[in-house]
Amino acid sequence: MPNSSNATELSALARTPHHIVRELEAGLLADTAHTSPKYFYDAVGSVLFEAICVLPEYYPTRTEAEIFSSHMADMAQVIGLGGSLIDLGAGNCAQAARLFPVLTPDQYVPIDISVQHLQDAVTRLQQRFPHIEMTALGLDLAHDWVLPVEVRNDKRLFFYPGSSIGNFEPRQALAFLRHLRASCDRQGGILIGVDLIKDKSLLDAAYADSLGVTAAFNLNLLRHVNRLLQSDFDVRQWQHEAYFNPQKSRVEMHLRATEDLRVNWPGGYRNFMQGENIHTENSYKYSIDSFVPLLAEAGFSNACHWSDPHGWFAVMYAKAA
Ligand code: AVI
Repeated sequence: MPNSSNATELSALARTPHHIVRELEAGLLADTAHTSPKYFYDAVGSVLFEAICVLPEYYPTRTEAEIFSSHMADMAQVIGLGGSLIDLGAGNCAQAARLFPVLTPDQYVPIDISVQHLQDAVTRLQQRFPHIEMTALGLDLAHDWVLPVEVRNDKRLFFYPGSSIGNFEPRQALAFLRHLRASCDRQGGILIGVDLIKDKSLLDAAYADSLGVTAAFNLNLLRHVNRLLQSDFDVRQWQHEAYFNPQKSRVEMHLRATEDLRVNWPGGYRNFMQGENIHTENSYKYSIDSFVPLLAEAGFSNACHWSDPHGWFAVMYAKAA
């Protein structure tokens, strides 16, 4: 018979879907402990990520925005007007909204894991752009997903900004792009932000900023995991670590145990030795020459790109034809 505090723990755990509990346990018990980057984004993590995006060291967001501002008219010429703009991982929809006046989509389909967060943004946006049909969808893009019939089939443009493609392993990135290709006809296309390989010192600083916001973002994952798994991670026993790994062309984020410790959760535990890591994120960096073949392998063609004067970031467009 569980005592009352055990019963509370177990009922809280029962609210976490089974597959999430299993995935977290498997990752924490692996030889090299790891967690999926999706666990960064609880309420606090989402706010911290918004703060990261305006940090001076984190160049991707503002560089991508500059590319859109400088080349929007050219992009519209290549992409064409109208159709359905499908915003993958839309967040507050701000990025896509800047495309509306130029691309004039007939339909806007923002997708995010949290449909509630989306609904508020869409309600505000619908007032500004009443002539665009808007359909918000709550989907986890990391799992199998299909677009419902409400999404118009003619001229689907998948919009995937922010270099989120970099958080997939290359094999998964290819599978994801293939899935997009299979979800549109020959009129469709993809408009995607890709972070490019650059000087290690710039990459290291972007993921280990001087204010420690990225450190807080990384450490906050432990609190989120505690809620999902009823585990007892103590954030004070862990340290943020991030660096560019040039062999693998990716920035790696880890949490490093600062002392020998044990983490417990209902039905399991793991001992960590001082210096042992949990691998929390990879952020792959591409070159134009490595990303174009990936698009081609996925079934997209006629790729073109726009970049910033430093060549730090690229916005790429490719047709489904
Ligand atoms: C969401 N994603 C593209 C970010 C990135 O740069 O990989 C997440 C991030 N992690 C640390 N800082 C930002």
